[in-house]
Amino acid sequence: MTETTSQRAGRQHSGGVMAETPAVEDVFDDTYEEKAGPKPARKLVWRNITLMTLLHVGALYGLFLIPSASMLTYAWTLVCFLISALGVTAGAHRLWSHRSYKASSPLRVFLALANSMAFQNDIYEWARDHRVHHKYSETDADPHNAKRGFFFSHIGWLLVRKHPDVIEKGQKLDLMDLKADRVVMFQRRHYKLSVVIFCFLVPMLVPWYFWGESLVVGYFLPGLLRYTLVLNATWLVNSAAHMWGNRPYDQTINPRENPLVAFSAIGEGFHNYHHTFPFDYSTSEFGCRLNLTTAFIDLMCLLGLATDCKRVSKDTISARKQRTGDGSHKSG
Ligand code: ST9
Ligand code: ZN
Ligand code: ZN
Repeated sequence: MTETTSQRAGRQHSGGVMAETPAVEDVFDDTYEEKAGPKPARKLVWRNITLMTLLHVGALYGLFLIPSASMLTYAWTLVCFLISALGVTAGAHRLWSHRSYKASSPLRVFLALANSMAFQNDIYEWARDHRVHHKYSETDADPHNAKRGFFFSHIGWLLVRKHPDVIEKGQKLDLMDLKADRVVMFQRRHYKLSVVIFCFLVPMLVPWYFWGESLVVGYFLPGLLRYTLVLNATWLVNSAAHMWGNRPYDQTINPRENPLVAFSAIGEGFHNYHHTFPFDYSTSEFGCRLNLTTAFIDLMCLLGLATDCKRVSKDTISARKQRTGDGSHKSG
C-alpha cells in the first residue's frame, strides 16, 4: 500500500509513540488526483434550499422572542445547546469518526441521543462523510471542499448534489467499526423518530411542562434557534477554520487554528492541529483550554465511562512544528 505524506510524517516524528497504523481511514491520501476535464454541473436541491431558508427565518423569529422568555428557559436553551453540541463533538466527531477514545455503552447511548438532538444526519452518515473529508481534504472528493469558497463549505454543500467523487471514494472506505456498533446502527434505523423527539419535542415540552413557558417560545428558542446556532457553529469549522487562522503544525494544508471557532464549537476550532493529528482525542495541543469537549471526555474518564484517550506526545508535536509549521508558535 502506498504510504501517504501524513503517515510518513507520523512515523518519522513519532519516536514510536504515535499510532502508526491509523485505526480508521482519516489520514490524508495524497495519491488521489482530481479527474481532468470540466467539473460536473451543479445540481441545486430545492427541497433543502427551502427547508434551510425556513429554518433560518424561524431562528430569526426566535431572536425576537428572547425578551418574552423566562430565565429558566434561557438556561434550558443553553443546556440543549451544550448537549446537542456534545453529541456532535464528543460523539459523532471524536468518538465515532476518529475513534480517538473508547466509550462505555451508557456513554454511547447518551451521545447518540444527544446526537439526534443536534439533527446533523445520523452518526453513520456523519462519520462516513467526515472520514472522506479528512482523507480527501480540499479536493473534489471532499463533501465540503473549502476550495469552492466560504458559502459552499459552510452550508452550500447541503443544498446541492454531491460531487460523484465523494460518493465513489466514500464507498471504498472501510466502515466496519460503525456497522459493528449497535448504538450507531440503532440510531440510524430510528433516526427520524429520534430527531422529532430529541431535537424538537423535548426542547419544547420541558419548559412548557415544568415552568409553564409558552409552547411557542419553547418551539422557537430551545428548539429552532438553538438548533440553528449549533448547525452554524459546526459549519464554521468547515468554512472559517479552513480559511482564517495560523498554521503552526502544517503550513502545507488549509485548516487553521481559529480561537473564535474553538469557542463557538466547544473546542473544535484547533483545526490545523486536528487535520495534522486526527486521532488525538483533544483535537488540540492545549487540553481543556477553550475546549469544553475535552473537559467533558476527561470527566467521563474520571467516572469510568471513557478510556483509552489517544494523545500525541509533546516531542512529536514540537518536531512537527519545526518541520512543517508556519512558525506562529514561537515557543514550540
Ligand atoms: C449537517 C451536517 O449539518 C454537518 C456536518 C459538519 C461536519 C463538520 C466537521 C468539522 C469537524 C467537527 C466539528 C464539530 C463541531 C460541532 C460544534 C457544535 C456546537 N460515501 O447524500 P445523498 C451515497 S446535516 C459513500 O442523497 P446526493 C448515499 O449512501 C443538516 N456513499 O447524495 C446514497 O446511496 P444509496 C441536516 C455516499 O443525492 C447516495 O450516495 N441535514 C456518500 O448528492 C446518495 O446520497 C440536511 O440538511 C459518501 N460520503 O444529495 C440533509 N455520500 O442511495 C443534507 C452519499 O445507496 N443532505 N453517499 O442510499 C442531503 O440532503 C443530501 O445528502 C445532499 C446530497 C442533497 C446534500
Ligand atoms: Zn476540516
Ligand atoms: Zn475530524
